[in-house]
Amino acid sequence: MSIQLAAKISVVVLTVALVIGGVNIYYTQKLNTIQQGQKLNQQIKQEEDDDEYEEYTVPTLKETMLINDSLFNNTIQIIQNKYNIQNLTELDDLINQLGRVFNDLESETLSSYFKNFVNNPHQNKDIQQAFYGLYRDDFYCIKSDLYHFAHEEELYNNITLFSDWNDQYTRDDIFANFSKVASEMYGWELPSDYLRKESFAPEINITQYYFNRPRFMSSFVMGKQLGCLFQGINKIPSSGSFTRKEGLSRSYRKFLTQIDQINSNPNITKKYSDKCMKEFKFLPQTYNLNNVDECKNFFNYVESETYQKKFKEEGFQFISKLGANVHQGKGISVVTPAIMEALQKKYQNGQLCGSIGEQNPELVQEYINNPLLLNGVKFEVRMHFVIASLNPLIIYAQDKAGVAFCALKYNSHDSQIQRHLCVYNIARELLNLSDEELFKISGKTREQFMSSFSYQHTLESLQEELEKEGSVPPGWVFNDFIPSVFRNYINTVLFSRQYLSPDSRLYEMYAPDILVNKDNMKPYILEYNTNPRMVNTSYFVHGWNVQTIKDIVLINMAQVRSRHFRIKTIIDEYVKEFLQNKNPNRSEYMKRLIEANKNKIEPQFNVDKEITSYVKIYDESTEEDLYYKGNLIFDKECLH
Ligand SMILES: *[C@@H]1O[C@H](CO)[C@@H](O)[C@H](O)[C@H]1NC(C)=O
Ligand SMILES: *[C@@H]1O[C@H](CO)[C@@H](O)[C@H](O)[C@H]1NC(C)=O
Ligand SMILES: *[C@@H]1O[C@H](CO)[C@@H](O)[C@H](O)[C@H]1NC(C)=O
Ligand SMILES: *[C@@H]1O[C@H](CO)[C@@H](O)[C@H](O)[C@H]1NC(C)=O
Ligand SMILES: *[C@@H]1O[C@H](CO)[C@@H](O)[C@H](O)[C@H]1NC(C)=O
Ligand SMILES: *[C@@H]1O[C@H](CO)[C@@H](O)[C@H](O)[C@H]1NC(C)=O
Ligand SMILES: *[C@@H]1O[C@H](CO)[C@@H](O)[C@H](O)[C@H]1NC(C)=O
Ligand SMILES: *[C@@H]1O[C@H](CO)[C@@H](O)[C@H](O)[C@H]1NC(C)=O
Ligand SMILES: *[C@@H]1O[C@H](CO)[C@@H](O)[C@H](O)[C@H]1NC(C)=O
Ligand SMILES: CC(=O)N[C@H]1CO[C@H](CO)[C@@H](O)[C@@H]1O
Repeated sequence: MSIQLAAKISVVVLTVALVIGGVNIYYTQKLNTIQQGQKLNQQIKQEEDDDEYEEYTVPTLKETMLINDSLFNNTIQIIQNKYNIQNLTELDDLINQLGRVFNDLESETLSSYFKNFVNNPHQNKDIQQAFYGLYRDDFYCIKSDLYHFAHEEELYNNITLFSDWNDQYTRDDIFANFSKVASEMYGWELPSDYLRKESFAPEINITQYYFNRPRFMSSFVMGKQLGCLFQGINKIPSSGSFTRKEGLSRSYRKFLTQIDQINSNPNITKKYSDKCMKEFKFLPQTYNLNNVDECKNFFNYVESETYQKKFKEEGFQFISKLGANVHQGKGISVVTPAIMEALQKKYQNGQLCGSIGEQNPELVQEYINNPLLLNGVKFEVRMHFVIASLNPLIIYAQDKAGVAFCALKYNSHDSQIQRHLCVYNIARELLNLSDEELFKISGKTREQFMSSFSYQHTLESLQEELEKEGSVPPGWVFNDFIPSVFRNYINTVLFSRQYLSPDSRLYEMYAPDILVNKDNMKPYILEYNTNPRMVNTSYFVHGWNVQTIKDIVLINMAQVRSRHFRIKTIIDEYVKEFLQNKNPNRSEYMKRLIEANKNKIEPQFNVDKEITSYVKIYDESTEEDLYYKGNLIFDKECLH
């Protein structure tokens, strides 16, 4: 494993030596500070603005080369050799042309989410701050694109990954394990102080960003300073529409309204069946107490007799969650009479709905109080899924999973949180007990206890044990549970899709928490976690974590390579026409390039056989049957 510290450049001295056809051409410009560099960029931007669109508005070769980038150095020569160009003026023209084509393609293919920042970077305050000492180079993407255009073998054979991963063990293992499938792989370590001022340039040969911190995407102008055509990014900036609790609650509510409208509209003939209508209810009802209507509905309901009766008979009816930053069980509790009383007091039984403005919305969620149990213990299943592409939509999901058990036996009338939440952090609190005390309260030895909450159980063993208890029929997990979970994932992405940036570069992994509602034996999704913790709780879990990350990077890399292959082929044609003085029709080419940038894995880059932890469950890039696969045939009927 080779972690490389990227070069630190505190004073940027810009002297670029280009060796073209044996003649040295020096472009020398001394800039003492980043500010001067920015001033220069500003100047170029000004020139761009003065030009009309049709008059290519991108930087000249000279400007492109402003940053002394030793990686870029032989790129020009490779292009020169590839097209056997003797005349240096001609070479200079060609490089300018190419730079312009790539620059246009970058901006044409950037999703509107990122485009906002290109046009007005200062809209985003993060962009003005230092971030991990990385230099903001407006020509980064042009250089990176040209570099990858020239170094295709490198792109097809290597993975160059840039990561801010700070969990060193997991990171090192993930990186180390790449080398088995890719010939080389590099990681960079970032300084821990993200506000540091010294700047170093992100390498232009990067093909994968694996970010922990989504702020990378708001601290740089994507498609220009970072995140280029031939680079994959593991974060979808607008996925809060379903990963944030209040976002999910809002878009899910809309979805339910929509399907009701469809079924009640006499003009629409295709209806959802009762079976589907039932399946669509896979998220517990959530009330956002910041929203006047939802807040009122909630307090009206809890005053009703129905609520009182149900509470007495069934136990807890709600679970409360405080805001966006509730993770790993923090801030979550079942709503006990005391908590309910406090809420009623705070909101004066709903009279204050709308006037209590919380920074972090207070959410109250229907509590699935009759979960399917094993051995009297509640469990949650975690099967990651990946939006592998948004342009077009491609989704993968794990068909194997980890199962986590709650630390203590379930009791719907006892508020002790370890009976209700099967989360590592919450269970862990009990580890401070002595062996005897632990056994007394959980009925487990320390070892059994450790393995119960850390997702070490497989779905196979879950099926076997549930079947032994007589809770499920043979094959239930694989024939009913998993297909239903997959449809829930797909529907979630479909109803959130309008908010997601359709950008070919982006993908993201999500870790939903799933449980089974014994009332109808359907899976319910409690939430979609982003940045799931990859805690090394055991050898098994560790290997699993490593594999899941490795696999998604491989999937994305196959997409990057496929895009490169299609784009390169078209640009090759362009260059040949250009060199024959045929004046290629740029808008014609641009149309084809934009099409080529859409994700679809070319057969020569297919990795389905190397991927062991995911199956593809939805793919709009093929003409074939969209709804897929693995060993599963699943019902297409209940997709939104
Ligand atoms: C340009 O980069 C090369 C390689 O990193 C370095 O040796 C050289 O000194 C740099 N030139 C200037 C003027 O900074
Ligand atoms: C670029 O490469 C040439 C030889 O290929 C070398 O002479 C020159 O110093 C390099 N320039 C930089 C900036 O690395
Ligand atoms: C090189 O190409 C330019 C423009 O394409 C042309 O004007 C010039 O005469 C050529 N030079 C030589 C030496 O052929
Ligand atoms: C990358 O791929 C090239 C071409 O296959 C190979 O020769 C090289 O060893 C690989 N590694 C690096 C670091 O370039
Ligand atoms: C990317 O560049 C670094 C030098 O900055 C180099 O060490 C690494 O081998 C390159 N990666 C590939 C795949 O060539
Ligand atoms: C159904 O179509 C009729 C005629 O186009 C229209 O008047 C009516 O508003 C439609 N109903 C609904 C619920 O959209
Ligand atoms: C466990 O005990 C340690 C040391 O006694 C303490 O620092 C820690 O906060 C305890 N953890 C919990 C979850 O109670
Ligand atoms: C992960 O945990 C397992 C077992 O607990 C241990 O054997 C292994 O060394 C750990 N790996 C790392 C990288 O910490
Ligand atoms: C270039 O192609 C477009 C169609 O994409 C066409 O409308 C236009 O006339 C063409 N331009 C030239 C100069 O042929
Ligand atoms: C999870 C995983 O695949 N771990 C492997 C990483 O690579 C080392 C060295 O090849 C193996 O020993 C691990 O099993």
